[in-house]
Amino acid sequence: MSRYLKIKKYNISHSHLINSRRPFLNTKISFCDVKVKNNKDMIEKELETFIEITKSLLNDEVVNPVSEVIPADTLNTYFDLSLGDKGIPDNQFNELLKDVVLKTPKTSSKLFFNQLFGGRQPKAILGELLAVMLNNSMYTYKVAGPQVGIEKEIIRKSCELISYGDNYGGTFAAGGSMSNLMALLMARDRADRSVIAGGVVQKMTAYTSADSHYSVPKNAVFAGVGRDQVRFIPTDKKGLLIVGELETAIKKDIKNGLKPFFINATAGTTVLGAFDSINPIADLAQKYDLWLHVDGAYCGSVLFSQKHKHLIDGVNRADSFNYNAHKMLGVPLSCSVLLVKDRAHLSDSFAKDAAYLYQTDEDEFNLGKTSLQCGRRNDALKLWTLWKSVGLEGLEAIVDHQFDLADMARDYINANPDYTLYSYEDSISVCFNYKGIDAEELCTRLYERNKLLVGFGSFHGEKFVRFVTINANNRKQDILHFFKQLEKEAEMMVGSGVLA
Ligand code: ABU
Repeated sequence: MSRYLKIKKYNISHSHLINSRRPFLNTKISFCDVKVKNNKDMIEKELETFIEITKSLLNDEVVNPVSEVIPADTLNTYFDLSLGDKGIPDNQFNELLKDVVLKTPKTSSKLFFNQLFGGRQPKAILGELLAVMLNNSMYTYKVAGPQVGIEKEIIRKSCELISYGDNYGGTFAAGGSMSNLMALLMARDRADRSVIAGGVVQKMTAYTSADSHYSVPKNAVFAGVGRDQVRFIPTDKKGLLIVGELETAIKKDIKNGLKPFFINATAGTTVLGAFDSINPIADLAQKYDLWLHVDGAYCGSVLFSQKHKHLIDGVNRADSFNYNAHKMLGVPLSCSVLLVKDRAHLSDSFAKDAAYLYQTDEDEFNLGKTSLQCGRRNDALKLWTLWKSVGLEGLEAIVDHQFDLADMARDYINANPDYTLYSYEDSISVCFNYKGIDAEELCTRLYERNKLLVGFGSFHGEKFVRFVTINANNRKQDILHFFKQLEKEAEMMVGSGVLA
């Protein structure tokens, strides 16, 4: 196709192109120039497609809050997901895309309780969409500009809320597991500076509760510490790490010539949503000179609530702390904030010069010097747009509402003798069984029959339904609706004799 035809197709006059390129008179106009000029129109068109599909999704969520389950082995019979040498026309493409979107599990609907996130905060979505359009990488001020200021302000204000003092620092990681990894690496390097150049030589030991997140042993492998050097400390009946057992384990390792270096406390355990008592753990960290990290990925956002902040009392004594705004705050995935009491540890473990990258500005503004990744997406803007628009009071209301919903759920359970409750107050995980029905069978049936999505968990040998009230868009009637749906299915199981 000639250049002339291409230009005509995109409705741009030849003379316009020539005029717009006057300063570069000797440069030839290529097909590329035309495409680049037209990119703006193309983006605008796709944004219209985006709005159209999004509206369909929002409408569909109301009438079909649970997408039809597609058995994994039949996926290819539902859609043509194959990639070929040739593209497909836009009308077919849009139809296919909409179909895939509408059949994808609806994690923001009122009937999604399966994981530790849910709902949507509109102002956070606005920030996320703009971050996509801006497409900055957060490593340097040169390419991220004001977005660096936005990330730094979130870190500053979060650290202020947990009284971290003047040397505070922080970063955003790709998720809670990565925040925990960064904490573990800083702890390792603090305990033995020679590791940075020479690698791990001496056997080092880490401590975490038996009910903490699985990323702790997983990260121990990446850190060169090794999974077998993680001590899983038993928990009490409420799921809290037993501090006496922790000290016994530390002493035993010291006696055996090992080098304890890291304690992980949890603010919101994955199953029960329990909060370890930070102060007595911090006493031990201080006594044995160990790094204390508080993994608040699930419920660390209580830092925004006057009413519930007491659950992380003592967090100011921890060397590091993280919270996932994509969990309690309803910010789109992922948004994990890692805070450190002394920012020097971040640069000690993560700073590395790269002449081709760091060419302007101070290290303080070149955030790649304190992050795990090199290229790093902008996860800060979506939290900032939410926080800026609703203020601290708004974030507090989001957090408090989830605890109110959990109280309602527990009241419902406690008032009904067919239920057994396994979790405790001060938690947004409500764990229960109904009429002694196997939780796995019940949750799987609810999923396979497109009724609702909820998961099961276990603690101290008991298996149960784990219902999380993390979707702050839900109201009391949504919680009651959950129980009614579950009871209806459970009664059908009892009636049809499908129970094992
Ligand atoms: N860190 C994500 C935990 C997932 C879950 O238990 O639902």
